[in-house]
Amino acid sequence: MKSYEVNFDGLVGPTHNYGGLSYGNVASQSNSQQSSNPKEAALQGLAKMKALMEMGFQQGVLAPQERPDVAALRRLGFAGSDAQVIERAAKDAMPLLVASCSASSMWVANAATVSPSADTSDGRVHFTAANLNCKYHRSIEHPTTSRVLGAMFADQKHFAHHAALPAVAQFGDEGAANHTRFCHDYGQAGVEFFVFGRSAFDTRYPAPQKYPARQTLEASQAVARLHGLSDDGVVYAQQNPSVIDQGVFHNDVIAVGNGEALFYHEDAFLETDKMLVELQAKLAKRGGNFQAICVPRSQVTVEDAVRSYLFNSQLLSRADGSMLLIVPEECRGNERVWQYLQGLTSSGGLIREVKVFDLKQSMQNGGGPACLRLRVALNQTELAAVNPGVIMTAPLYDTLTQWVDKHYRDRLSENDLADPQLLLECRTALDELTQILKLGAVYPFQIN
Ligand code: SUG
Repeated sequence: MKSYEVNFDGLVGPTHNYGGLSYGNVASQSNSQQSSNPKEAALQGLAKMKALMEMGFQQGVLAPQERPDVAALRRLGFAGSDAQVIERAAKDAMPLLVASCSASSMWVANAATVSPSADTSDGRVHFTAANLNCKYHRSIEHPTTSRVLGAMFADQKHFAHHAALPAVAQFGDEGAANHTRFCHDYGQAGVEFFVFGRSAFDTRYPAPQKYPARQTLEASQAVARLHGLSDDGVVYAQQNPSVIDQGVFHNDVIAVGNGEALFYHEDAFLETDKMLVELQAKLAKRGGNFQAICVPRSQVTVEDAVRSYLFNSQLLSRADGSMLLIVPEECRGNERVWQYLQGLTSSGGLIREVKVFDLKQSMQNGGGPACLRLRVALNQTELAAVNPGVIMTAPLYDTLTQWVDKHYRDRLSENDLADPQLLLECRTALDELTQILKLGAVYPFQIN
């Protein structure tokens, strides 16, 4: 049976703004307080989805969340009508209002970890929503993420959903941003590669000195257990703490894998050679021929990687067996990175083509092409069981661009977040969106 990697891209929400909320994420911090353009952000994301669909890839869409998150503000003690809750938060605790307005759920690589049915003990596709416990503004995403994923992948015969891990730092889990799967074919058993930043309980593992390591080994191990993965189909590796301290807050800022290939920076991991040997051996047992494509620091520095998001690219398999790399415009703007990419595609290796996308609105918050998508490998039967409302088509693209044009503002600054009208605009837009995507009631304002 034919199998596919389906990319579900996060639709940017109407409150997209630069809140400076992510310590350790260089772009988020350096663009703090700038005004944003939510309409442009959403249209840039939709343009990428449309382009991939037109290239023949399976493409889906993942809905944004209700923001401002009034229910989250109520949990922090703000009371009264919804408008009063926002007004009081703006007056007494602006950082909390800003956090409750973040459109950060757009980076759906952090929504969940997904294991395809060929890898799991019960033969179903498993999802574990990420607790995103390291940052308050992201830690409030997972309940709605779980409802949205449940509405997209509802058929329990094929799909199993796990609640986010316990919401404590020891189980910090950032989802698929620290998870990659290698396989010979999407439908065959593969090797799931979990990358962690630190261990919560084992002091033998080093930790970064400056910025937080968001993902723990214990969280990755718990996800592997929940999904019923076998030991010979899993490899754990530690991210180099020194790159975390240089702004690599997720592994997908310094490495990307697909099929049998891992494209990574020389400084990305600790004990790289041991890790490569294990990946090669485990993939070989599953019929795969592992290929490591290492980018040397002499050609691209970690700083270049963080600025350009070279590794936050989408590595896609083409029909002829070669691969295509989807990179952000910032890669073209960096001379060394662009030169490296020219050499890579002309060398006759696996990666033959690079396509560039303008995702500046998201990039300014540290989210590139790979952050914006959640990969779900599905066989034909499973794909047919997905809620058809979320699969991208030309008519859906048209409907969604019209919906964005109708509901989104083209400028948003911190002061605008206190406008109670913004909440009404968002709820009106999202109510309509749940009908467009046929999701049913998934938002707190629709349920309570
Ligand atoms: O968690 N930025 C996100 C970016 C996530 C990128 N995802 C992956 N690498 N997979 C984060 O740091 C910034 C929000 C703000 O500052 O307004 C933010 O949340």
